[in-house]
Parts: sequence; structure tokens; C-alpha cells
Amino acid sequence: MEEAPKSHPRYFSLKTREKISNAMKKGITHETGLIAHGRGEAFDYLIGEKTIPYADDAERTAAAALLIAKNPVLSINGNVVALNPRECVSLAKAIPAKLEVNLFHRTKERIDKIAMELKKNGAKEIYGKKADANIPGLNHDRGLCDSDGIFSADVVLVPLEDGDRCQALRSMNKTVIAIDLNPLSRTARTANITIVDNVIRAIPNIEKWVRTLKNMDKANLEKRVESWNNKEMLQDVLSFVSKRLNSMF
Ligand code: PTJ
Repeated sequence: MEEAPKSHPRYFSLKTREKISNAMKKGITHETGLIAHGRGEAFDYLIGEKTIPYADDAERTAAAALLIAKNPVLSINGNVVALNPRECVSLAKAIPAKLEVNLFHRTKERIDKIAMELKKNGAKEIYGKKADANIPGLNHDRGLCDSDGIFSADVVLVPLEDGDRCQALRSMNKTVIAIDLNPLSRTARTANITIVDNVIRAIPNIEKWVRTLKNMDKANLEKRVESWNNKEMLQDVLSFVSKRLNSMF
């Protein structure tokens, strides 16, 4: 494939497409991950392709939830590893949290390739290969997970999650943090804390907040998480988008 020209006004977006397309050719990203990426691009356009204040606030709350968790796990799929493997490993180390490869379109080959990619980027231990537990209510390989990873986690960060699985994780009484550019998706409406931002910007910004909040009193962090109103935030995002679109022309 010919390289994206640096002078192109949408160079960053074209490079990102190249990354995800190359990851698909390597068998890391599932082919439907390209479709999911396209949907994400469309919603990113609507928010202006930058971290809006509501997302920054959600990223800060997510950092607080991850810091007070007893067993936090970052769930890694084929899209997020294609876009920011180093940043995921760095965030996991900063919290610290476990990294688990958890796929919607699960195959052993993809699990191994994604785990290898995370190791190349500095991860030591990767969960997800044992798959000795099942998320109740999911009658498909997408329910498989590790007993000492996602299954026993109290807080799970799921970038680009499927709505069904998000609901199943919530039914297990876990705190679910989703990153989803679509504020209308079932995932966005089901998670405890939804980050309406691109994973490319969200993961490093959560890490920035983790480092800022790390030495803060736990009671303060708990207060922030407990007072989070996800529905109100999603309504604010939709008003933001609507005002932004109305003021464009
Ligand atoms: O690697 P696998 O097998 O686990 O499969 C991963 C995909 C993404 C294919 C699978 O989880 C899937 O089908 O996801 P959905 O249900 O299409 O949901 C993807 C959601 O992520 C959509 O709402 C998109 O708007 C959103 N999205 C896409 N790209 C990004 C994004 N959100 C944040 N950042 C992105 N870069």
C-alpha cells in the first residue's frame, strides 16, 4: 500500500487507517474491526476529533475507579492493540492493572498474536490464554475469560466493547469503564463510566490522570466515582454535538 502523503490535511487519520489495516493483514485485528473503526471515525468527526471536556472528566473518573480497585483489568482486543499497544502497557503499569486479551471473534491465533504484540511493547504477564472461566449469560466464545483476570476483576476497562458483553459484565457487579465514540451505543448506555473519546487520545489521558491522582486520598477518589452520573454525561455529550453542528454553517 502506498504511504499516506505527509502534506495531506488528514494525514493523521490516514496513518491511523494504515495502522489498523496493517494489523488486520497480520491477523491481529478482525476484518470487522475495520468496519467498527469506520463507525468510530464518523462519531469522532461529530465531536471535533479532540478530547471534549465531558470525556476528560470521564477519563479522570475512570482513573479514580482504576486506582481504588482491588483487581483492575484492562481488556485488550484487536482494534485497541493495533492503535496503541505501548500506551495500553504503560497505563497498566501506572495503575497497576492486569492486561487480558479478550476477543469478540476469539481464535487462539489472534490471542497469541495480540499477546505477542503487548509483550513486544513491554508487557510481562498477559491474561486471556487460559480461558478457564465464562462470563455468565454469553453463549459464545466471547464469554471466555481467565478466572484470575476479568472473571474476578472488580473494575474492567473495555475499549470498543460489544453491548451484550458490557451488560453481562455489569450483571456480574463489576464496575465497567467503556471507551466508545458512539454515545448512543448500548455499550455507552450500559457502562458505569463511558468515555466518549478516541482510544488513541483516551488511553494516554487516563494515564495522565492516574499519575495526577495516584497520591490522593482514597475517600476522595471514591466520592468522585460514586457521584458520577453517566446518563447525565451522555446527555451533555449529545447537547455538545448538537450545538457544535448547529453552529458550523
Ligand atoms: O478484536 P475483537 O475480535 O474483540 O473485535 C473487536 C470489534 C471492535 C470488531 C468488536 O468489539 C465489535 O464488533 O465492536 P462494535 O460492536 O462494532 O463496537 C465498536 C464501537 O467502538 C462502535 O460504537 C464504534 O463507534 C467505537 N469505536 C470504533 N473505533 C473507535 C471507537 N471508539 C473509540 N475509539 C476508537 N478508535
